[in-house]
Amino acid sequence: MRQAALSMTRPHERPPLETLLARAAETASQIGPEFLAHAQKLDDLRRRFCGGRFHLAVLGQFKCGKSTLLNALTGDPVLPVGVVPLTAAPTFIQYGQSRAVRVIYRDGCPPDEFSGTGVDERRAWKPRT
Ligand SMILES: Nc1nc2c(ncn2[C@@H]2O[C@H](COP(=O)(O)OP(=O)(O)OP(=O)(O)O)[C@@H](O)[C@H]2O)c(=O)[nH]1
Ligand SMILES: [Mg+2]
Repeated sequence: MRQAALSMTRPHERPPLETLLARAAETASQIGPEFLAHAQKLDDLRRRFCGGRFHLAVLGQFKCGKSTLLNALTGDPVLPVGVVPLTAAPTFIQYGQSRAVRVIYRDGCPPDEFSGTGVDERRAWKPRT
């Protein structure tokens, strides 16, 4: 019934997507315990939507030019480029107020951070191994 009511409304009269996702998560959590995982996924989706970000994944074989392409798109040589394998770990680029590099370790060790601004300085920096 609610679905029929929604489809009858004009787009500008519909509740925002954030509200719809919150309602869907709440409804799923009330149906029964077997739907709690779905409720959680819907809530995760709502939080990601509210974050106002999207992820663009760039995947490809070794040395096919991924970093060169991303440096061209960002207009800043943030990623190392070369003929030997370089960007071997999953690397995320996101906007920040200032330039910084953060290395996150899988074993739970505290992250290493570097906040120098120069390209040469940044390239010379070595995280703890
Ligand atoms: N001729 C040519 N060379 C390119 C092009 N794009 C990248 N290269 C060169 O190809 C080499 C590899 O480029 P990268 O951007 O480091 O490749 P990658 O896919 O990021 O490599 P990994 O992260 O190590 O897997 C570098 O020497 C680049 O200068 C292109 O369009 N044409
Ligand atoms: Mg690379």
